Amino acid sequence: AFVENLLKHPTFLSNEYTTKFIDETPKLFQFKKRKDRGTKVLTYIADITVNGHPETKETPRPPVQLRDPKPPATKAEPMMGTRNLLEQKGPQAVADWMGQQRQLLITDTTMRDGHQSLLATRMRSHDMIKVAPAYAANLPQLFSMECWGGATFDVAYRFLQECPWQRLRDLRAALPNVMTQMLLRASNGVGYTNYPDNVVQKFVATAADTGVDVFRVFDSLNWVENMRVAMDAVVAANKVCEGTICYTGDIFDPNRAKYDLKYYVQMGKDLKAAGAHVLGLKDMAGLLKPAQARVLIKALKTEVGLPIHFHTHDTAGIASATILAAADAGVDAVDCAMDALSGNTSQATLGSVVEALKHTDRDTGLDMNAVREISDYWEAVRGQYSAFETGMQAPSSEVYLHEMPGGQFTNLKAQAASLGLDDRWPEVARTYADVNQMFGDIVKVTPSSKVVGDMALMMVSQGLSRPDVEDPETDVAFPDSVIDMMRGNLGQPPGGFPGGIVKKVLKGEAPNTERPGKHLEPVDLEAVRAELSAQLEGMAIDDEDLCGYLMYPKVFLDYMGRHRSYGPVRTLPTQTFFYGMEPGEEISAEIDPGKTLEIRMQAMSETTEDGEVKVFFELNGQPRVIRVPNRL
Ligand code: BTN
Ligand code: 3PY
Ligand code: ZN
Repeated sequence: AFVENLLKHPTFLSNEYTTKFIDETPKLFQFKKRKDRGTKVLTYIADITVNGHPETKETPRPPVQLRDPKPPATKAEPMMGTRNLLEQKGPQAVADWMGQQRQLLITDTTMRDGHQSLLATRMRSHDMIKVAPAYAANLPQLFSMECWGGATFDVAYRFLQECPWQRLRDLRAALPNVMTQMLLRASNGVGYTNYPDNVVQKFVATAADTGVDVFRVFDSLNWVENMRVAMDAVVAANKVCEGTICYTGDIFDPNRAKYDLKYYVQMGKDLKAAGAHVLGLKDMAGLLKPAQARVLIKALKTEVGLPIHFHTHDTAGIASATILAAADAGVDAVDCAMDALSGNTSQATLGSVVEALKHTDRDTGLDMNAVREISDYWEAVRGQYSAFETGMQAPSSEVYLHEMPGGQFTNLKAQAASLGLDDRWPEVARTYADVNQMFGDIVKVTPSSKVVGDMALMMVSQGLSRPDVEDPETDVAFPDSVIDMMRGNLGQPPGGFPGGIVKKVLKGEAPNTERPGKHLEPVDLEAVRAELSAQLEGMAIDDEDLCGYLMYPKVFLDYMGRHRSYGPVRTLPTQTFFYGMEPGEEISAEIDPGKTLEIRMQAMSETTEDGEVKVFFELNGQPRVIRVPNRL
């Protein structure tokens, strides 16, 4: 197919491709007649069955009884919920309502942060969409369903071969009464670097159109100045703007005085002035302790006056204690994950928080039977993703030393292992903390957390200490991400970066200390749309595809290339997607509403002389033979 030819072309691989290259290379436009979607999906299944999926090859296949878990029955028509209020009265009415009622409101994070923190973000839409009607019917009192944004956006394209926008559209349709929620990295969009203002605006408007109701907007250095473009776009779309404080340090620790109570209260006031409907308190590493939560929540409630939505992680095993303390102090909403995808680097356990508050004045009103049934479903779903389990066996108070966000912790551990540093993890953790101090004690959350992690891994693998790095006599090859951050391309932390380290990293080059977006040229969106369309055989490019390409050009084109070969594989059951099929097995895949492929795999041939395997299927009762190369 065209895009694949393009992507494999040496000019493209060396990142030098231009539209001129396409114009001058007519060979790229010669491709075979298009296959129908059924054949494409069979080709995918045959390929995975013969060659394995690159991501799960080395891991055992999950047990047969976990195949395609069944969601709980829906008990009634969906009752009115927060989404109806938003539709009828707008975002300010949602915020007012939050502040007025007494029950503790709960956001379910299972479909975003839950699997992002426990399963490397690998959960497929198929497993989410199936259970969404049960949430709508059986848990209509939920505040919101966090189900989009953060790392889920690029992982969908990159590793799951599915369109994140389609996921959002399908979930929105299945949840008519509960608000959807996304995590937005302000000017970093759902990426790792600041984008031009008009790209951020276009992304927010498109996400709002497709189905995001609540936008949790944060900046990875807590720079409110750098959050305004995204926040304004959310307000303009008439959606709930959750302007968010990232929590770091310890408000009681005199050695971390930079992030004291006064700092957070001031930031809360700044976010209110910037137009936030709700104040988000995002404790991405799970550092806020119960006693500190009491003080912080009380101060924010009384001095800022916005409803507060608290997010934390259970990395240290203490998240539910902090949530209960926050509830006592008057927090309005909190994030929890369904039991089966909770705990450790994920959120606190939803069912346990509901139980703990029963018969108190903060009773959540959620039906525990419905919670248990939905969690049973997630337990079966999680079993299918055993290839992505991190092996973290227990909570860990070490998080108070390194302060890594829940989503980064296990990831960095795996990265360290791949560099041969498995047995030196405690050193990596300590170095991560040293790098934080060397950078001036910054907020560590995507993307700033990645910069600190890159630096820490470099130092441990090269045997460099903080004094070595700071010594003007030692030559240090800094990671690109560190150079980029010191140039000011992620913005400025409170008080700026320390002059000494900036000078050393930039070798005297002057940093930009203004808002990065101020210096980024707006993108000509219609020109990019036309260029992308030309690259994809004249395919019509809608705003969603355009935004996918603007965030992640190469990842998007790779996805489109594979889509051309494999078709709508997002509709396959998860075990088929990751492990293929076995002779005699039957599955179905609804590729369009009402259009279902009934697929039965019959048998597989030996590998032929030309290195191919024939895989015999029945597709809707008709015999089909697919030949795939044996690449093993
Ligand atoms: C990825 O993980 O890169 C996306 C999945 C698609 C890769 C396809 S799956 C069939 C074929 N076999 C491979 O080893 N790669 C491709
Ligand atoms: C993300 O940005 O993906 C996060 O989860 C930050 O906590
Ligand atoms: Zn989180």
